Amino acid sequence: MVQQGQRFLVACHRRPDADAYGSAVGFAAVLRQLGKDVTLYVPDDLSLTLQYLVDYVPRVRELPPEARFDSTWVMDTAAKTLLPDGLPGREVRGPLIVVDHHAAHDDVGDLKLRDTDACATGEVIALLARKLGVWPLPRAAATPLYAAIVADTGGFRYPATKPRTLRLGAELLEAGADPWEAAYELFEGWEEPRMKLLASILDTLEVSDCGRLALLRVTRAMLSEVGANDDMVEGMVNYGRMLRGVEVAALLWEWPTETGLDTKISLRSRGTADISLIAVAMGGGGHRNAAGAQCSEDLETVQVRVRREALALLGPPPC
Ligand SMILES: [Mn+2]
Repeated sequence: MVQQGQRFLVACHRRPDADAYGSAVGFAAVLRQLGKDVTLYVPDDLSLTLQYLVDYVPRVRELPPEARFDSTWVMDTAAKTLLPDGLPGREVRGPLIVVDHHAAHDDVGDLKLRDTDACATGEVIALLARKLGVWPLPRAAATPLYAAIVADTGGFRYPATKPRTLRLGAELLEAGADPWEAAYELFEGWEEPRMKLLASILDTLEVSDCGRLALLRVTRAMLSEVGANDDMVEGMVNYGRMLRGVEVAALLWEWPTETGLDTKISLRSRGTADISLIAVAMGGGGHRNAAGAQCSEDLETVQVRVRREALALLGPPPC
C-alpha cells in the first residue's frame, strides 16, 4: 500500500492529542523521505502543547476540491465518530487505513494497522518506518514520534512502557529528538490561566469511600473566571490519582452542547480497577487505567452515578 501509492492523505482523530498529531506528522515525514506526495490534513485547532511540532510537516485545514489520493491514513482512531471533519469520500480519498493502538470501539477503516501492545500509535508508525527502510529516521519524523510516545507513556512512566519502548526512545534521540524540548512542551510550559485553573480544580477535591475514590470537577464558570479554555483541562484528572490510596479518580467536566450542558467524565485508575467498565456503564469507553464518557445529565446527577459505579467496581468500603 505504501510502496505502490504516490499521493497520500494523512490525518488523525478529532481534537488531536500528541500521539494522534505526532503520529500524523511523523508518518507524513516518513512518506516524504520516500519521495511521496503527502497532504497532512488536520482541520482542528491545535493546542499550545503541539505548536512545537507544526513546522516539521505543514498541515492543511481544508482540502482543495480537485485533490485525489491513492490512500488515506488516519492515526490513533478507534471509533468512526472520532474521524476528522471533512474527510472526503472513498472516490477522493482511496482506501482508509487506520493506524491505532486502542482496542477498537467499532469497525472503522477499510484496513487496520492496529497493535494493542504498542504504547502509542507513534510506536506503530516507528515500526512501520523501520519496515519501509526509513531508518534511522529523519529528525522531522523522530521529533513528532518521540512526542507521541512520551505523551502516551506519561514520560516513560505508565505500565505500557516496556524495555523496547525505552530502546525506541533512545533511537529517536539518536535521530535528533530533543528530550527536554519534548518534556517542556508536553508537560510544562503552562500558561497562567491553566495554573490558576488547576488551583480551582484542586479546590473541588472530594475523597470518599475510605480514600479510594477522588472526585474533581470543572464548571464553565471556573473556566471563565481564570480565562482558561477546555484544552487546559486535559490531564487534570491525574491529580486525583496522585493521592496515595486513591484507586479511582474522576473528573466531571461541564461540556457545552447545542442544547445545553453535558457532563464529560475523565477516569483514571491505579492498580487493578478496570475503569473502562465505569466508562462503558456511562455510555463511553477506553482503557483499563484511562477511560471516559459523556452524559447529558448535569454534574450533580453524574457525580452520584459515577460514585455508585465506582463502588460497584471497588466493592464495599473496607473502613
Ligand atoms: Mn494514543
